[in-house]
Amino acid sequence: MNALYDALFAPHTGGTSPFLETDEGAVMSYGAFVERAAQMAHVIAGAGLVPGDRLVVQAPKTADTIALYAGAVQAGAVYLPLNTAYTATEVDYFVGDAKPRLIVCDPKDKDRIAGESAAAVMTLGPGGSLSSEADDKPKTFETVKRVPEDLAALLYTSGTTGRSKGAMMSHGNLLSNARALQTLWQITADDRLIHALPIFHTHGLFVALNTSLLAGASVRLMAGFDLDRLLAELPHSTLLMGVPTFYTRLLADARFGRDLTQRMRLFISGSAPLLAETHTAFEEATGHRILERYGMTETNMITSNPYTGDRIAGTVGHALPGVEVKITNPETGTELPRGEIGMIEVRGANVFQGYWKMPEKTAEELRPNGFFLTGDLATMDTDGRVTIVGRAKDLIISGGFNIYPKEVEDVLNAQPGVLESAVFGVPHADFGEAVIAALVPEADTDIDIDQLRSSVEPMLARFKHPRYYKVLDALPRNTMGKVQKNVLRANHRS
Ligand code: MCA
Ligand code: AMP
Repeated sequence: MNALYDALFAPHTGGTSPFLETDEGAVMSYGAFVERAAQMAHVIAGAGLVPGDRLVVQAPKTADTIALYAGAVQAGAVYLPLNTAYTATEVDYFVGDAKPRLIVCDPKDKDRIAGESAAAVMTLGPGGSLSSEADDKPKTFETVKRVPEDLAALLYTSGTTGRSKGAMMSHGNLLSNARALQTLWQITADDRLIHALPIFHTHGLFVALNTSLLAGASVRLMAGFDLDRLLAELPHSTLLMGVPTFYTRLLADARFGRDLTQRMRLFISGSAPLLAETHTAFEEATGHRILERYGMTETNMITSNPYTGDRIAGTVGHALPGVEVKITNPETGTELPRGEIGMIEVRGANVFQGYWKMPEKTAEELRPNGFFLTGDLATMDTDGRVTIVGRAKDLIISGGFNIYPKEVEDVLNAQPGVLESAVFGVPHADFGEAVIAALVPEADTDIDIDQLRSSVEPMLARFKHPRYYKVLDALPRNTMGKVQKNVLRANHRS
């Protein structure tokens, strides 16, 4: 058996129905996809990967990259996708920590990465070698055995410590969640999903693709978010999964409305809070109530609004079937009465296996009884419906991408002339939140912001860059000496 392969890919062997439709108009059938995955599995095994070895992938969003994911599953490798926006400094950290046996990257990065790591390096994307190498391989591959407890993926998620942690996802974690979501959202082979999310995070890779694969749905694969293309595809599609920015951008476009969304069956939002006003405006414009769900990299999806039943604006719905959710006192861990604000804790087959090579971090966030501490604050009503009210963790979510202030602060604090810094989020119309940095200079020093920008920006992915810098004499602190980010947020909202 290979838990994930047997459920997601094997049933499509020889299938003639369309799976991936690209921007160029190419359509890859399910059967052709399974064959391409086998060719990728041959390349992976040929590079010397044995079950459990990590495969790092920083590659554009193409049908071949998705076939590489499927090939990794079939070959028993652990798939480790990276945001294409990550800089060399960031990629080097992941490679150093995960110690992959194979790295697939953009041709322009090959020499640098090969110089940093003992791993084999192959390239995907324009001018890359991996696709042509795969062309020569057989179209079937003897699937490597993997039980549900074996790892299928390692997804890095930043942390409050500033150091990214690899969340170990097993075959069983991914499969149980895909099954729960496909059933709940009633995804079938009649669906056509508009896929405009990146494929290096849980949302675009697992939530969108694994559910489509289980159902045999067709997927309109957009290389990136493109509003014009999205508008053009709506009349021919049934399903959209997006971050709230997708919905605010659609609503802001004069061409968007009821006539384009007649055939659409379901709009799903997640990864960041969807404002109740966006939910309401969307219903007014289209007659559709967006279905909001909530999840985390470490846990896959945790709660969802119902498919049939009330989708209530500002709430994230009920625990998924097979998933236990409770609201606890963050200090004591005791479960709180319904209606009180506390920490969301979650347990189930969806919850990860721990952080890669970080047993202490795992122990801090995963209780011995199996409950995972999300760091999200919420209430639960008497019917079990969850409403997120805030975060106990210092995190900014911009356009669905997470930015951990500590990581940016560490980079800023290391700059000459900077005594200390505080990074925080303020409301942003397009991205939900925008990154702001407050800097305190060392005594008798002036900080040259332009110079500072040019030194820090090459180290951090573009979406983590502070959009605005404010130089202060001192950071606001409480009596315990803790920086009051709420005060900074209130003072610098505009
Ligand atoms: C792009 N930029 C951003 C972001 N995206 N800056 C801040 N936050 C962002 N999210 C930068 C670009 O580099 C560019 O920089 C400028 O902003 C404008 O880019 P634009 O063309 O408007 O961006 P885009 O290409 O249209 O992308 C916006 C986006 C994208 C479509 C919202 O960020 C996106 O796909 N977000 C989805 C993220 C996601 O999948 N999250 C799921 C994580 P310059 O100034 O140089 O021009 S998984 C997760 O969270 C859990 C498990 C869950 O529950 O799902
Ligand atoms: P990540 O670390 O990228 O997996 O991001 C997970 C975090 O995104 C969660 O802990 C939440 O803070 C946030 N999140 C995901 N979905 C939602 C949602 N529907 N509403 C509010 N926050 C969300």
